[in-house]
Amino acid sequence: MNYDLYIITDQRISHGKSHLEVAEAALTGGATVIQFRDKEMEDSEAIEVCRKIYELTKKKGISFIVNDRVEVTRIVQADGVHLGQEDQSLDFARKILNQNQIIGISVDTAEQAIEAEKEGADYLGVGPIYPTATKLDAGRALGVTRLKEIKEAVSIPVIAIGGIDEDNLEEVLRAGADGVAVISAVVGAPDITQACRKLKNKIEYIKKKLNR
Ligand code: TZP
Ligand code: MG
Repeated sequence: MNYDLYIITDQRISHGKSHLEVAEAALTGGATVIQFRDKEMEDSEAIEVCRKIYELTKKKGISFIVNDRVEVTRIVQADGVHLGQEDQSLDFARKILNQNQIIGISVDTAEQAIEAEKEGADYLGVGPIYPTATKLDAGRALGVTRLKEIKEAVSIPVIAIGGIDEDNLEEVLRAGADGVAVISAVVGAPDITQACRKLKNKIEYIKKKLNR
């Protein structure tokens, strides 16, 4: 699984583009993971949208993750689900999903990270690393020192999120992030494909430089 550039769909900042259109543009730009994230949509509609995104990602051999919705993840047989600390538990998700489906967990401390790894999380999301306006209840920025601390505490992949753009990309990768999850810098850009491609090229360049 390649977590390099993990793009999260968001219809609120996409200048009228649908989740599917956002996903399509990001895939063309080289996203390595697509996550469907919508806090308002009814599950019935989310299932329809996720089925279409899933089909698209499979054509490209890219992973598709669903935010929050364990049941939707099961129904559309997405590659996995991403859960926050306040969402359904990892244990519950494991019971509902197949053994080969991925479960990602949001953590903001090394303690939570160790706990999630012990419970069988496949990867961790850590953030917000920088201030962000995209998630209003995201809490204070954690900074890259915390990211480094978490990375050193676990052996599963650690994905940085929150306020990440091409200017701070190198700092988060240097702190140990295995990949970056991005919303506004890509989804809010006038040209999603181009914004994505630019970030992707930069990630590959920095990783090569860091021998990773
Ligand atoms: N979780 C922590 S920060 C965040 C989420 C979903 C928002 C990330 O969006 P952006 O626009 O890349 O800061
Ligand atoms: Mg959540």
